[in-house]
Amino acid sequence: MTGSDPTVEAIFDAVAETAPAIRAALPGRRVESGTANPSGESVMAGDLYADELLADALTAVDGVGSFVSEERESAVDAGGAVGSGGGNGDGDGDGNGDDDAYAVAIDPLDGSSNLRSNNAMGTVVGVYNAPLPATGRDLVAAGYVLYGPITTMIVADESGVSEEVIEREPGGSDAGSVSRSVVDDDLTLPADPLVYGFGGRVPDWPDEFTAYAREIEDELKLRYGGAMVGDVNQVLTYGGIFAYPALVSAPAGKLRLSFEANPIAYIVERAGGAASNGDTPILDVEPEGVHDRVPLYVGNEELVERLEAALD
Ligand code: FBP
Ligand code: AFP
Repeated sequence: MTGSDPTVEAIFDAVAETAPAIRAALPGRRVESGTANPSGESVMAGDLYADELLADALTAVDGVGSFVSEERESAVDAGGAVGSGGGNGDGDGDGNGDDDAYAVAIDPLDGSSNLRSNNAMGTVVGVYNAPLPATGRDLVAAGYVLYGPITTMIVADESGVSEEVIEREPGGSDAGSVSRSVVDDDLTLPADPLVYGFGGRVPDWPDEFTAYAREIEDELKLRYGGAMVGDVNQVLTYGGIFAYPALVSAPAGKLRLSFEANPIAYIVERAGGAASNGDTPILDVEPEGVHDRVPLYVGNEELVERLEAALD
């Protein structure tokens, strides 16, 4: 489910249609590929495969002007001018803004280090109405696929947040045989938070964050799986807070603003929650480059506000 924008709908159709193929390809791709991404991290064979499949599927969507990936140095030009109008990228030059296309930013396999231990991971998608780097306020939609026991897809746009189950039709083998079934068309954060999950090593946490974490440990239950999409899905389901904080050794944290933090912040804000880098809403953070990192604190508003006060 999304609102009325046909380009956004086609983008999430394309993401859903790749999901069963990505999932089916993972058993043979649990090893490192031997290459590093622009952030200097080792890339798994599964990351590369998912990136290629998503690049092919998304650059073929009418209205996608560029494809940008955590695993690629630069954007792939998909043929439309990315700008402020949004629309069909038809290039008819009629001056009404509908020549403008979207930039789609992807983390092809978020949490892919979980491949070795066979735990949850997913694909994160941001649909920007501006060339990257852009702020999260330029997002018109965002979502993620979660490869758990069930393949689900969260989709958020201005109309709200939904959860879908993605399945290949029995006997089907091509992209056209994939179904999207909405199981929740109004996903909102529960008012009474239950869970938390914080990344990084405790000795590497700044003292102010450690003090906040000690309070939260007394109030909520730890649920941490090592893949942001899985851990954020726990927060969306039960309420709570997820953080990959600023570290003493890495003040900008680990997660990438364009590919991870902005799409997740957009989703959680639309679900009634909040997301911060410690003092500023994530969606307002001005990027310097496409591969910028940012600390991410995301969940129920009251917990994020307390975190900001603790870090002040
Ligand atoms: P990748 O996109 O390279 O998988 O990195 C992101 C991530 O896996 C997040 O999903 C997760 O929250 C975090 O890194 C886990 O990091 P760590 O292994 O340091 O706990
Ligand atoms: P189930 O067998 O009822 O699923 O419980 C086992 C388990 O889910 C286990 O896999 C987890 O480590 C643990 O429970 C989580 O427990 P909390 O719900 O208390 O976090």
